[in-house]
Amino acid sequence: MKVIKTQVGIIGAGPAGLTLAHWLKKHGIESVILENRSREYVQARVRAGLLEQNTVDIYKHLGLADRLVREGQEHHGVYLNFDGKRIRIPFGELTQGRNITIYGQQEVVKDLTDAWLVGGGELYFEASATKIEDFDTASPKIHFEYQGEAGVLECDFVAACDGFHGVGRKTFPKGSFNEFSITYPFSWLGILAHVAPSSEELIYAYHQNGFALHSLRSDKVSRLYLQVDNDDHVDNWSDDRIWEELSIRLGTEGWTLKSGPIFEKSITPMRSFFTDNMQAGRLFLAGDAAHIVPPTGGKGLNLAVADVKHLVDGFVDFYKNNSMKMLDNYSTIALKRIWRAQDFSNFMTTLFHKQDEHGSFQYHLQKAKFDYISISKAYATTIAENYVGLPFEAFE
Ligand code: RFL
Ligand code: PHB
Repeated sequence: MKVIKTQVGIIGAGPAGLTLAHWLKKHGIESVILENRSREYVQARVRAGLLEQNTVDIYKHLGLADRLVREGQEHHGVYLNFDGKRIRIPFGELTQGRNITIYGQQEVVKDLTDAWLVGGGELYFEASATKIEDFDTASPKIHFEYQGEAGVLECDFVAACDGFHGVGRKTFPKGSFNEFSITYPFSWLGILAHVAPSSEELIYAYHQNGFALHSLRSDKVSRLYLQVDNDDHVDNWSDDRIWEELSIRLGTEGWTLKSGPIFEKSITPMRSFFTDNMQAGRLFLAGDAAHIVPPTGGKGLNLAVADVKHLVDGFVDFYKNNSMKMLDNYSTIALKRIWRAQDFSNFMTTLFHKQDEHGSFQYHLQKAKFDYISISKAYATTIAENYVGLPFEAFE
């Protein structure tokens, strides 16, 4: 049996696990990462694109932002559409200069993986964590399978950064947590296309046919989404149908949507989920392992990185001062931001998705909110500060 020893055993090489490993290394704390998928699979997984100011600042602080700064696109505002009317929320004046950056999650994962391996970091791909043991003692163990063999990772702490379906959350003792969730009656059809973006900033749109989002990845690649039914299938969506529908839903006077070859199509269900306890002894959850937000607010990856910040603070306190105080406060501090993000993501989702008949009471509530955003600097500020992400000091 392969036996590995380290200080922090990390399950998952997504944004949460990789960011944690790098940040711990900066403080001289050792870690080893187990990832059940192959390197190719993880790096090809198309997901997030929107990085908050905090997230970008963290990658700069960790010296991991060279390509992000070079290739990422900083946005100073966002467009909101309702029934064909478009308004812009400018971030600069409403958030004292905070911004968002558009840079694909798989690029973040590539950058962090490359830097970790180049720096001699231990990361096992296709190594699946199967069981976490003794997390209520000072010597927890992660059992895993690697290249057909059983292994064990012995550590001081386990960080389960293993996503929504991971083994970490399932290991928590019954009765030690409460889970909360909302399943939405719609999904997102997401595409990537070889075409220059038709807008220099993102566009979120309510239309009587449903929600649409225009995002981008580069000067040559656009990323777009359409609200579809939960039982819909990508085979029902020819490229022509997708472009026609996007053009209708995102349309506004004097603006046209450019189309081009689509090279990725997938459907993602929408859910809000969280557990109110992210610590069981020396086992900690971070990122999607602990919470899921619908992607309308662009918060999932950013929340994962924010969890990691609090976890790092706790580990540093432990190894420097031999104190569990900050680690024992991890759930409480992380949950403040998680609740804020849950609310904002739910708000953006319910504001822009078609939930009931066009013209219904629900529709009018959505429209009333949009109309209010267009006339109220206070309301626009609320959206802007949540969208770019509140600074860490706000929750202290
Ligand atoms: P991940 O990325 O799911 O990584 C977890 C990793 O753990 C591995 N794993 C295991 N490894 C070993 N043993 C086991 N037993 C394991 N079980 C699981 C998995 O293979 C995986 O590699 O979680 P993490 O690190 O918490 O990161 C979270 C983000 O991935 C997620 O929140 C975002 O993608 C959400 N999201 C967005 N977030 C944003 O901040 N901004 C956005 O613009 C944004 N857009 C999106 C999104 C998610 C989307 N989808 C597809 C869900 C748009 C979409 C369409
Ligand atoms: C993306 O670019 O993939 C993206 C941007 C903003 C969102 C969700 C996804 O709210």
